[in-house]
Amino acid sequence: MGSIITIDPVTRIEGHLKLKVDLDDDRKVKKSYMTGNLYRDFENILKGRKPWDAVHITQRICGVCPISHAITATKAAEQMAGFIPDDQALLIRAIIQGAYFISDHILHFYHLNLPDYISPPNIAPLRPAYNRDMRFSANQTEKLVNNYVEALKIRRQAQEVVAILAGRMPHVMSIVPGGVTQAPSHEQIHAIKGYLPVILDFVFNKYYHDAHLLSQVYADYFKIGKGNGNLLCFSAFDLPRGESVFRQGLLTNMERESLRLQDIREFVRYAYYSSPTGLHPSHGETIPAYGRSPGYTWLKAPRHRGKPYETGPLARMTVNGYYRGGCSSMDRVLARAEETKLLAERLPQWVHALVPDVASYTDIALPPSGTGVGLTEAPRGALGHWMECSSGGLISRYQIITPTCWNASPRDDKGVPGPIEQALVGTYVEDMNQPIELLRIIHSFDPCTSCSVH
Ligand code: NFE
Repeated sequence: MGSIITIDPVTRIEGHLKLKVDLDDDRKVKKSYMTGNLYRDFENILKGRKPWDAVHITQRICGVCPISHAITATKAAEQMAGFIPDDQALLIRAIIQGAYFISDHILHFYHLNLPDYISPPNIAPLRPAYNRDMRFSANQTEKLVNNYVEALKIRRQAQEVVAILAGRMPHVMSIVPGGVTQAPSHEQIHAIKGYLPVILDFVFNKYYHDAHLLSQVYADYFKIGKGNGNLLCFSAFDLPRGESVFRQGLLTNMERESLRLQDIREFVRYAYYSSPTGLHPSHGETIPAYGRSPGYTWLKAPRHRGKPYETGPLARMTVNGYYRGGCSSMDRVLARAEETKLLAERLPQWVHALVPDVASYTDIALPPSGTGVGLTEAPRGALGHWMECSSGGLISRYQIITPTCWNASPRDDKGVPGPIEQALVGTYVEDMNQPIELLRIIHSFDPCTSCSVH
């Protein structure tokens, strides 16, 4: 007789997520089901609004990755207008995005993921917690906990860099269709340069080191939570002269294939929607139908040419040749740390290239009707906004596919599970009351259910 484990809620993520797994007699996961709870309705809220509003409304999908939604909504409007931002605007956006990626990856490693591996001090919110399979020595644990606390300060400093250029953080103001409304002064650039050494020092000498230490002490996790090698990346960190840090690309079973946006579809057989299934996001519909059988989640199931794809730091670092490891829980942790280091190395160059007191905003007019697609990479992976406007330039359709929608998607219409569901299958659970292995796998993807149920 097999048994069932339910974790509800899965904590140390953003949003409301439930996991249910069926185990076989050997306590290995046979089947898994990820449920995103709590519907939001953002795609319908946007109808009848102006594209400029989408930049601010979609940021409210999430307090963790609002900048990604601001950039993506902005790019959708700019594509509709046929507008290309100037070099200064691209640099400012790259600095905002870079500082926020660094802040977000530090958040994930220290505050969301690391407590799966250390026995923390007996204080809230670190306790109560699972306490099995904790392998670090007392000395190592003390250092990691100290870095956990320091990481809170470093995150704030990275977010202050964002706020200098973006007006505030979270839910930024300066990224808009037409460029960036901030013309950074000498004093502001000087202030950013003052923050960078402290942030970079922490990334290079603490976060990077701690992630590698984790990967040595828990090296068996290179074999646990394995993905199937389907990796998806959109382009991100657009820079002057058509350069970008990440190029769009796709690997299927670790083999390079062409990524064709027109081959993306969203399936809803196993989601709580009564809208037609298998639609391209440019024709997508969102009609909520809570409890509709056989649905079990508010996430739709996006697929490329009918297949599920993992997205996130591991995907974009691998697709772009910056990471040459495998595809497992620990590879996700390491690729995220490698990416943070890569961005920390580039950030000062972008700051150095800023021209003080130069504005980078153009007042652009949008056509009364048309379509636009905005794509970028959020910290958790490929993010796309598909916008359609009609009747006086108001939004008539808006469809969003977030990274976690790819990763935590349910079964598609053919019954093929999503990437996290697949990564959990085959995992041996040592202790039914503390299924820490399952949590570590889920956390390696850094899911955000707020984004994915939108
Ligand atoms: Ni709410 Fe988000 C990121 C986006 S995740 S955190 O990164 O887009 O699906």
